[in-house]
Amino acid sequence: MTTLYNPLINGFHPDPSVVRVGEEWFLATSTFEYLSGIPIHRSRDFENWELIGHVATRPGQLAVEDVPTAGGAWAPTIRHRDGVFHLVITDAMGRGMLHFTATDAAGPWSDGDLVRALDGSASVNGIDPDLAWGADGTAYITYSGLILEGENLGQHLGIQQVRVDLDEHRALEEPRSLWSGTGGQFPEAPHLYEVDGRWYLMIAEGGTERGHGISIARGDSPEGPFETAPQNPLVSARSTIRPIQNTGHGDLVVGPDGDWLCVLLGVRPRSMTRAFSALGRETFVTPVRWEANGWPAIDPVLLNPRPGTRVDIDFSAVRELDGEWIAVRTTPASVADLSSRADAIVLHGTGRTLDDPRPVFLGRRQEHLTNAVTIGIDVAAGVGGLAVRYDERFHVEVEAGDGVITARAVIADLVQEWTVPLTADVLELHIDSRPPAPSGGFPRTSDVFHLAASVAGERIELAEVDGRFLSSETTESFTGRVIGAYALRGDIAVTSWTAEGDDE
Ligand code: 6LW
Repeated sequence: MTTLYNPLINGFHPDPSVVRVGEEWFLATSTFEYLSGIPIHRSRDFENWELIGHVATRPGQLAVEDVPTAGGAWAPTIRHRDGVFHLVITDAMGRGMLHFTATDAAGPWSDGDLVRALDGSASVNGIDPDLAWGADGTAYITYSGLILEGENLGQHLGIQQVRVDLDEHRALEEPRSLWSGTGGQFPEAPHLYEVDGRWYLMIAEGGTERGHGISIARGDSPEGPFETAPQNPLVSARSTIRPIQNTGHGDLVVGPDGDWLCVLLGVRPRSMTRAFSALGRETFVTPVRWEANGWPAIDPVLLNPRPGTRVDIDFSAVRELDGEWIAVRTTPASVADLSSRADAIVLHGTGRTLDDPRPVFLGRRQEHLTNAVTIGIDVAAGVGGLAVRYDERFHVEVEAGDGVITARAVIADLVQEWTVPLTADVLELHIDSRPPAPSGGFPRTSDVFHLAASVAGERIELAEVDGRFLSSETTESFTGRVIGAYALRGDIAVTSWTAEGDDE
């Protein structure tokens, strides 16, 4: 029996899509303004998942250099046909709707072709593309008709579909409207499946917050008409006390035991009213049962966290970046200088701060609700530090250089700093996320940041900051927490990285 861990993939990994190829499963998620973009995780048992590569590793595949915050890689669909992996996605506020291919899911992936509308002028105007092939080989892109460009920006046309020529990358018809759910806001994340001769159209609706859910309809053709299931929504945690909320945006697949599974996004909100999700949207999984009436039933998503993890990186021994490192609107390789020093990664400051859309920042997702990150840093030649980032308006950091250690919280337009004198160039910086002390018997926030530094082995506690300010609800962000080293001015050298956490 497969153990279904939940989260299936911890930390900022929303909008999962999964495909089975033989005895392997490949899963893709959204990355917005970060690169490398669109991670591909592989599993051979559905329990252990390994990051094997990314779709977007090169400049130009996504237009993330210039996307506004919240833009970039939104909601992939990954599929496999005749030995080729296909991935369709929206580069929101960037290039538009894109189609990537690869023969090896680890990469390299193609440059990404724009899926043009029938008149060829621009890409199909919508988000969350799905790719499916009819029995006669016709390729269909089914998508959410949220208009992201032009004078009708923000308008929602429901679930739409076009037949496409995947060689020419062009729609073969004007968009047709399909079934758009049961009336919840933002019908989106459509996926089409042929099961026992019937076509199922599964979608998310209700918005990606607490109202989120999954609904389904079926018909005899991939073009519909579709009849709604009697028991919609199939999944929603709304108005429940379940620890995993916002469940929706799912994809179906046959798992290792031959049973169907649904991978989907969710959050783990904490606090008295379960209001704040520190890590953002993560990937979860839940069993699917096909009922005698030919409709699927999807189980509620149950919490089953993996054991805690510890990551130790000594940059005098490790001379390359593993795939977990990400950067903002640029590649990690362009941020990290591995050649200037044999014992460290050097980050070259540009004067741009973390308030800038293009900070000199190299980070990894925060994967655990209770978490402690320590970096070894040498600031003899510059100013920089360790930060938790949601975006340029919401970040918390410990910084060293120019004779001072500064803890700082930037919460929208509010900034607070705590400083102590810096007495050494080589030190450790720490950011811990810990559960809050209960107040009146209830936790009053998601978690608390403890910002600290250690000089000559002596730990200096600088500040505690309420974690709710860096939650997906406060930041209204599609991403999640990313923790990393950054340089402001001059050169800073990062000698080690330790991250330890669990989800008890
Ligand atoms: C995704 C869409 C959504 O494309 O958020 O709110 C977008 N819903 O399904 C980004 O994850």
